[in-house]
Amino acid sequence: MGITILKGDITGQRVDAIVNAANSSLLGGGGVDGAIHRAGGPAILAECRELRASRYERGLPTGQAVATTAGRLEARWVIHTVGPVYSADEDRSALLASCYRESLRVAGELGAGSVAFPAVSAGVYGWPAGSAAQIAVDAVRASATDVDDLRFVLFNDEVYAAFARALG
Ligand code: AR6
Repeated sequence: MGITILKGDITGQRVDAIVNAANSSLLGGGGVDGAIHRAGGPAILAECRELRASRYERGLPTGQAVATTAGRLEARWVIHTVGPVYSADEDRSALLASCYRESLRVAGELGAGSVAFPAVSAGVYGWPAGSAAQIAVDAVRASATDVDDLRFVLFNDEVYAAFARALG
């Protein structure tokens, strides 16, 4: 598996699957979630609503992942995952690692060969960039996956630099 880091907007990536840093409601929000729904159009939200009604009446649990159409995006699928809110008192890193592992598991089920990840939890959910990057890199390296093109698409300099350090 090749791991690359890029700076920019994940919604423009030409990959099989784009991962969304969603929330449990699956009904949209700000940050990368808002950007993906805006760029992909209403088909994504429509499928999220169906998932809420069928499989996730109480919301998608933190650390899990589920796929929908990517609507008008170049990608074929959006894989929605719910990162943990950062806590200084409680170690939630296993849940953050689970987001990456579960997203790659779903990508494998779909047969996706290329996947783009944002820095899950590193925005609104408050995770410090250095720690978020290390957990992300360790988790994908530890995953048994058939994905051969894995990209981290980072939106700002600080997070990009943190991923560059974590990759070594
Ligand atoms: N492309 C790539 N990365 C982006 C983009 C983009 N277009 N936009 C923002 N980022 P966040 P979270 C970066 O807040 O912390 C939402 O409201 C951003 O700079 O999007 O997991 C959801 O609905 C940061 O580095 O996700 C949830 O309620 C990273 O993406 C909540 O925020 C993640 O920031 C999830 O919070």
